[in-house]
Formats: sequence, structure tokens, C-alpha cells
Amino acid sequence: MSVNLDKCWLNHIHIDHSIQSYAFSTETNLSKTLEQELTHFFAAEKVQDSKEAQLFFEMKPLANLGEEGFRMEQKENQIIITAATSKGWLYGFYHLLRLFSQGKPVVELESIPDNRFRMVNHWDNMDGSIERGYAGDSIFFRDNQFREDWDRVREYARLLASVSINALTINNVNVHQVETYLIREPLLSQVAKAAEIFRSYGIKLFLSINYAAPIEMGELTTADPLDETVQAWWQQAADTIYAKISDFGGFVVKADSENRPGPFTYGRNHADGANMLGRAIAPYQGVVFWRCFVYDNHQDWRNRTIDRARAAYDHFAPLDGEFLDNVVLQIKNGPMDFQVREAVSPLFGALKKTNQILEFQITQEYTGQQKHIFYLVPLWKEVLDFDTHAEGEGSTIQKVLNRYPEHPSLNGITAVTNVGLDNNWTGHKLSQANFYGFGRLGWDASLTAEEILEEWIAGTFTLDDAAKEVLKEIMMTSRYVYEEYTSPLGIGWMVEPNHHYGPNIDGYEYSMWGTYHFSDRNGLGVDRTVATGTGYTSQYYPENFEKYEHIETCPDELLLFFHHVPYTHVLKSGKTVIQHIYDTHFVGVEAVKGYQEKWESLKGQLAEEDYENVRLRLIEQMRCATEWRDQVNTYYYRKSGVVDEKNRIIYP
Ligand code: GCV
Repeated sequence: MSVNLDKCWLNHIHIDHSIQSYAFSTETNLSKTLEQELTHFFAAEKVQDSKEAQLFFEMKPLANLGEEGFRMEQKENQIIITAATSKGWLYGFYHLLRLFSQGKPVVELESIPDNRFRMVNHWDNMDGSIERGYAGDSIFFRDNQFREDWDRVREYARLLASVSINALTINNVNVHQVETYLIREPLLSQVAKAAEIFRSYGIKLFLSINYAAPIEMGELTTADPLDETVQAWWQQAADTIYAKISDFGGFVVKADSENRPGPFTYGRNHADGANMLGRAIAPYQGVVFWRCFVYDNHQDWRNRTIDRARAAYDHFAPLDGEFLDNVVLQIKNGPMDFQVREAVSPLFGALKKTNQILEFQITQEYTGQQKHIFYLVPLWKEVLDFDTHAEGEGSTIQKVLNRYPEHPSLNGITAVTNVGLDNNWTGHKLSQANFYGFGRLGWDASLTAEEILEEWIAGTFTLDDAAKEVLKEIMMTSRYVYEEYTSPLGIGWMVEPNHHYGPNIDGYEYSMWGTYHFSDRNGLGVDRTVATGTGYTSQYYPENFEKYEHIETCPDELLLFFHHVPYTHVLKSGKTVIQHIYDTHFVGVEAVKGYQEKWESLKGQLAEEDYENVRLRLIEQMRCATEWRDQVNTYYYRKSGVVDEKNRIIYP
């Protein structure tokens, strides 16, 4: 079955805005890609009855637009897109399509991206499986080879560029199996082919690498970053790659993390490791993304002084300023791991002399695995708008990303992508909105979650206004609803271990992973205070430290992330913790039931395929939410012995 962007956004071009022809102001190196887009656009049936309007492209190096920005205006029947490069034109053209799909007029505007890097990371394995992938197998690999479906890769590049993504990695950060390494032949030529396709859409290709590759490949006995033979090995590796792909982006590295090799083995630190790689690719303007997801995953659950949440800051904050200019630290949004609710990583704002990129997770590992509806953009907005107080009030994460370091700044946002071979790319049709939203936020962090959703709905479906509102309401509430029927008040981690789907309240409680809730007969939560706990709160600037350190000021939704409290503790809402747990679990399941009814009301306005896609997944969401409710409520009733004041069914 063919898959293309018409199954996604950019689908509904409003007829009043149709245009008849296009022209270029100067002889330029117009990219083939844009030409194809225009051909595609003008060939579409929907523009054949169009008015006599003309689209005009102007190439001017306007200083304020930079390399990627564009300017747009309409003069009578001419729409003019001005940019310094054909990439800027392309982004401008996609923006125009977005306006058309929403039936909006062209108003004069200049648009430049908020982030230098807007990137996605694939966790695709060479055998074709995807770690934490929920939309089918890899679009790149099968049986330890490239699939060589280059048309599909091209469609994907188009999908990415349409939401302004300008960089990607194609392979998993967990790099196994030496015979499938991509940094050398026989697979490097295929990487070059993929890079060529992405290049034509303005996207740079990066590779994840195994830090111990010289050993794994049987060529050296050490991977010590200060060892000259190791340095020479990586230099040679870099030379080989750049000889094939002159604009190769660089490396993404997961080192000393979850059993991956790294510089710790040799008594070296992360700056030693990252800089060694940075040096090898610096002559080619390559960039190293070095992940900060580094923690002890062999923790003793009996030891309550060790706190996984502390780890990234403890490892990396002391190294601020020691990284080369072409090294970027890649930091997950929270200190734990993409939970439905967790605190924001205190590393943002702590690093002032180091390039940094914020890592989100589009793929719904802990957030319903593309079987549950979960519109992630509100969660991401919360992170970007979080005030670190690094330079006084208003030092939001987005500002921190733009501000540090001043020279040079390779800032950005990246995310683990959620696409696979499924016909609609993301398995759950509504998960497309997360992919779309990530790209849009990367370009313009000031957009609201609602604005982004409206854009996506307009480009994807043909719905009347009432139906649009129904869909918006479902999606805008989905994060809270998911949170209600899963783990309470910011504690997280009550999922089935390994695959991370469905409830298992004590699944991680006595494990080595550092992810505990410490529920006993009196109470629950992790004490991360300086006064009596792990001291994690001290990693924040004073304003946030004060807020989180004290139960009285700690927001309810993060209470159990920061504090261990009795079941009878009264929340700011006026409810006890135990009653809150009971109530939210009942309310959450009812809300999913409501989603089912609302979705049924949309039948007839949606393509049957899309309608059924979500209807079937809602049945599973309802089953799973009910399981969560009953397990969590029963568990806490049994632990606490406190009865539900509304006398609903809780299994004794
Ligand atoms: C790619 C979590 C996930 C792992 C993932 C890891 C990471 O632990 O469960 O699948 O590994 O994060 O971000 O490296």
C-alpha cells in the first residue's frame, strides 16, 4: 500500500487560496526538492479551478533571516516568499500550505527558527526492529541490511522537512553487532545514499556509534580516549566517513549508560570521551551529541541514599566548560526517564559554557505505546516554559537553550521519533500530532499546544467545527486523563518492567534500576529533600529549591516525586493523598469511556480507516485503563487499609 504525506498533514488545501503558477526572481540553485513540491502541488486536482494568483520566490541574503528563515507577504495576487537559501524557500512553502489548510490569509511575516538543531533520533536496530517502536518495523533496515526502499525514505525526508526537522540519526543509540556497524563498508555506501536523500530536504544525517568500536571490531585492545592509538583509530574512521559523505553530521553517543561502554572504564570522564570524538570530526565541521542519560543501573534498592534523579547533574555539571565547541550535551527533559510526570532536569541552567540539546520522547514508551491517546505537546510546553531562574526570573528552558553558551551555540531540541512501517507512519493515527507538534515547537517555541493541534487537525482531516472541537477536547485532555489512571502525583514507574506497558505497581520496587515509590503501610513517595532525603532538590536554583524542598510549597502534581508522605496527608486540593489516588483512577477511566462515545460521534466525518484505527485502540485503552485503576486502587487499599469515602468498588 502506498504511503505518503497525503495520509498526514498538508492534505487539505483550501480552494480559495489556490494559486495558478509560480516564478523565481533570479537564476538560482533552486533545489530539486522544491521543484518537486511545486509540481506535486500544481498537479493536485484541488488547484485546477483556482484563481489567477501567482507564487513568487525571491532569493535575498537578508541578514535577519539567517540560513533557514523566510519572509512572506502578499501583494495583490502575488504571494512572495523571500529567503537566503532554497531551504528557506522550502520552509516558507510548507508554511504557506499550512496557512492554506487552515483557510488563513497570507499576512506579512518573517520567520526564523528558535533552535539551530531540530533533530530526531531513531532507535532502529539493524534487524529491522525498533527499540520502543510502536508503529511497525524500521523504515530503514531489515535483516541487518538496508531495506533499500528509497522511496519510503524520501517520503520520510519530506515528512520531516515539512515540519522543519534538519537533522536525524537513523540507528539506535544502543549499537550492537559489530558486523552491522554503519561507519564502514559494506554499509557505509548505503548510509551515503540515505544521506543524499535527506540532504535534498535540508536534513543532515548523523550516526549513533558504539564507544568501544575499536575493541569490538577487534582492532584495538583499549578504547581509552587519551590513548593515541584510539585517537588515531577514530580519526581514520572519521576520514573514511567524510570521504563518502562530505557533509556528514557527526555522532550521537550513549556511553557509560545502561551497560554501554564508555570512558569510565579507563578512569576518564565524559569530557575526555566526547572531546576525543569531537577532535576527530572537527576538521569536517562534524558535531558530537553526547548523551547525559548516565546513571547507576546496578543500584541496591535497600540503599535509600542513592538517587538516580541526581545522576545526570552530578556527572555533568562539574564538567561545564570542559567540552569542545563541537560537542553538544544531550539532556533528557526530566532527571528520570520520560515519565508522564516528573520534574524538569536541573542540568538546564546549570550548564553555562557547554552546548546543550534537549531530548524529548515522541515515541510513547511510558505514555501508552501508541495504543492510548496521549497528545504530548502540552507536556513539552511545560518543559520549555519551565523557569530555571538561572539568570533571574524568566530564565525559561527555551531561553537557556538559546542563551548558553554565547559563542558558539549549537543549541537545539531532539526527540526519539515514533514512526515505523505502518501505513499511517505512527500506528495510532492521533500520534501523528506528536510528530507534527515536535517539529513545529522546534521551529517556534512560542506556539501553544492548542494552536499546533488546530494546525494538525486542519491539515489532516475534513471536519466541521463541532467535530473539530470534540477532537481537540479529547486530545488536549489526554495527558491528564492518562496521568489520572496510571501512577499518581509524579511518582511514575508503576509499569510492567522491560516492555513498560500496563500496571505492575511493585514491578521495579526491588530491582536495580533506581526507580522506586517506597510505598508501605503508612505512606509513599521519594524523599529528595536536603533536610531529610537524597538532596536532589539542591540541584535547582534557590527559587525552585525552596519550592520543591518544602511540602507546603511543592506542587501537588509533583508531591511524590519530591516527598515521602503519609496517605492521610492533605493535598492543596483539600483531599487526602489516598482519596486522591482513588478518585483520579475512577475519574480517568470514566474519561476514557467518554472518549469512546465522543469518537463514535465523529463517525461519518472521518475516513473509515482513520475512524476504525482510533476506535479499536480506544477499546484497548479502556481495557488497560480499567486494569490500572483496579490494580492501583486495590494495592493502596490493601497497603493503607483506608476505605474509599465514596464506597466504590475496590477489591479487598
Ligand atoms: C535506547 C530507556 C529506554 C531504553 C533506551 C534508554 C535510552 O531506558 O527504556 O530503551 O535505550 O532509555 O534513552 O538510552
